Amino acid sequence: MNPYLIAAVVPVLLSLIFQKTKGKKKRGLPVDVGGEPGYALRNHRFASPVESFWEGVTTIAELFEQSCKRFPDKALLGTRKLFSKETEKSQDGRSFEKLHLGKYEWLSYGQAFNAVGNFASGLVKLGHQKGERVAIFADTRAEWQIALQACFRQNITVVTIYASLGEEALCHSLNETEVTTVICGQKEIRKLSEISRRLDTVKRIVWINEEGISNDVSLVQNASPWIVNSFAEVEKLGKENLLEADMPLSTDIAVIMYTSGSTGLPKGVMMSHGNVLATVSAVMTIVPGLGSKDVYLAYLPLAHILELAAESVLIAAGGSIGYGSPLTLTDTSNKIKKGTKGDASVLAPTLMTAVPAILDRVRDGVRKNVNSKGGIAKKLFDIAYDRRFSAIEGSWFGAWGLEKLLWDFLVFRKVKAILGGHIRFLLSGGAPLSGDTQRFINICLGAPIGQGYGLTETCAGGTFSEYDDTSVGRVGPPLPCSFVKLIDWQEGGYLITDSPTPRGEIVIGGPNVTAGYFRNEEKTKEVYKVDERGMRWFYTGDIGRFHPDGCLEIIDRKKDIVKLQHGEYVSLGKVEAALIVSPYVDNIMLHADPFHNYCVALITPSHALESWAQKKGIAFSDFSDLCQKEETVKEVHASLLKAAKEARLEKFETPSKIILLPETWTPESGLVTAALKLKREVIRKTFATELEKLYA
Ligand SMILES: *[C@@H]1O[C@H](CO)[C@@H](O)[C@H](O)[C@H]1NC(C)=O
Ligand SMILES: *[C@@H]1O[C@H](CO)[C@@H](O)[C@H](O)[C@H]1NC(C)=O
Ligand SMILES: CC(=O)N[C@H]1CO[C@H](CO)[C@@H](O)[C@@H]1O
Repeated sequence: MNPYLIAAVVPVLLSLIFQKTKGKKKRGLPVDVGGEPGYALRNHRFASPVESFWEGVTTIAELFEQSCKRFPDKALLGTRKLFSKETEKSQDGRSFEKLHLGKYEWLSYGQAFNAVGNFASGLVKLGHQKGERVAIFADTRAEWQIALQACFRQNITVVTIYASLGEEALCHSLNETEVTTVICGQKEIRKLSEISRRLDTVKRIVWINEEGISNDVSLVQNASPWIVNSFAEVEKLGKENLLEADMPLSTDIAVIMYTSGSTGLPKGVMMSHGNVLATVSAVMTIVPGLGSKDVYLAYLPLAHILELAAESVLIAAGGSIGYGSPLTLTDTSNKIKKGTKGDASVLAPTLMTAVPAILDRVRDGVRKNVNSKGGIAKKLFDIAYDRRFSAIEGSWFGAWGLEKLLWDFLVFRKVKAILGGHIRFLLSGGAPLSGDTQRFINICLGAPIGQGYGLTETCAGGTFSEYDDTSVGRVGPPLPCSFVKLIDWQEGGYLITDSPTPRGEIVIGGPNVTAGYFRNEEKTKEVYKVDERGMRWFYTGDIGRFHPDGCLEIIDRKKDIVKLQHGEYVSLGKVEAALIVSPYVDNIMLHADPFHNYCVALITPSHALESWAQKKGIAFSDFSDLCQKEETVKEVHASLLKAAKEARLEKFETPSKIILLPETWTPESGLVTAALKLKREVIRKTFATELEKLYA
């Protein structure tokens, strides 16, 4: 037989077989559960929820000890050496801090175990009493993890607070939990000393020694009512006065995590060791080949359950964690000194977590770069992209085998290098990732993106997409530790009897579901329920639908649905997700209320508008000036209408009027949460006059 014929026919046959099995795999299976009637699924591989992956391990403290004994010489915590800190002036005279950072310096599991034991003993020696709580209020870094594990070994509950949280929220969470010891970074000390009079219960501050900062500490040391010690001092004190560990039980509360709610004061979610362990165990079963060869780049806030769970998983697997920050992530990041390397290039991680907003930025950066190069480079990129796209879609007319290697070498290698070149799995969570971005990153990095869905209240448990699932826009089947149930939401018109797929409010049950909100019985009762079989369920307020293969898709949010004057319902989140695909939109908040029969939108435009204006020959002095021009608003509005049409939105769902706001919304400005979700109430208040104008 003609070898060429075989070469041509075999791939086609293979792909036909591949197509046949693709999409047929059942990843979630129906399960009989108690509680409110609904449609419930479980993970296809586990009949009952997983509680611990390891024989005899029931707490995070035991899990840490187990890994330290198994991998004593393996690198665990890595921190970059700081060479220098410089201030650079930009053309418009603003100054920026730039860092020159060196290689990673590592603590092995054995060394980390000693540091944890020392610090734990030091805390107790300092006077921290049994039953009192410790708060950690600092950026993500190695000492954060050491302090956390130290507290666990002494059965101390840790209160976590976002470093970017406002003053009110900070006071509230420290006071409510009666924290006596606060572990913080040097820049957080000043924030604390400003509110010291309102912190009745705080007695001790432990500050984390940072290179290159020195000023504020002595100031606080003299002026505050607290006992102030450095991290290194506490470690030393502990080393000289070593104590036995006082290990917690699985049901003891490990962490009280304050979540920045979209309204009002933050609520403290109480997580037991068992809760966290269930999530960690479940994720262990999902990332393929997770092990001691893995290197993880840590830069998201550890006060967020996504990061806390991810680092716990890495420790459980014996991997290495290198610490970085969002502002030093890549070679072109804001704080990286020109000509020096970003965290990803130096670390070359194999695993990373990311929130969608960061992946959107990577995508836009790559697109912009490719477009600005133009010519052959752009053509090559487009061809490579299309070929890979077809391959992932399961078409035999796509780039496989040698051709894939060729395109990887010619085109994608450079994109991969942005994140260090070795990424094999990306985990995205915190908010829904757009299908477009997921596909783009997936193709360019050649690595699967696992999308998870979970909440602080379920200890990040919920669903997680499997590595061989190449579809987009879905968040996967239930995690092995969770049951996921849909229940009718009559008012919103989502029913489990809907065709072609059941739809409804998402309710999550299992050992991962947390005990509730700290000292907030009323709110706890509202959203947590225990069924007649003793299983806890959390009512998420999110609306989802199950695909036939058992994967969940988030389609709406109960709270974000507004009834217009004439009675039509507008789902703000759904419309925003449809309109944000416009190339001119960086962020968008749709506003609708029962007093009008149309909606309006506040938009922070992307800087793509500048190139559009230049092309059109429109003169403008700066971005803010450009945003005010009538032609600009028209152009952006037209692009929204186009996106609305493509998403088949109704006319009443499409904003009739828009306003462009030149400043980006960041967690620091308080307009979005640390996970970059819109804080609708705050945005509405901040831009009240703009909204009034839109309705004038
Ligand atoms: C751990 O601490 C909590 C709170 O102080 C306490 O209720 C619990 O009994 C302790 N656990 C053990 C095993 O001592
Ligand atoms: C601190 O919390 C206590 C209850 O734990 C409350 O009575 C008090 O008013 C709170 N103080 C502040 C400043 O919030
Ligand atoms: C704390 C908690 O919610 N525990 C529950 C975990 O799930 C099991 C069933 O798998 C229940 O029996 C526990 O009560």
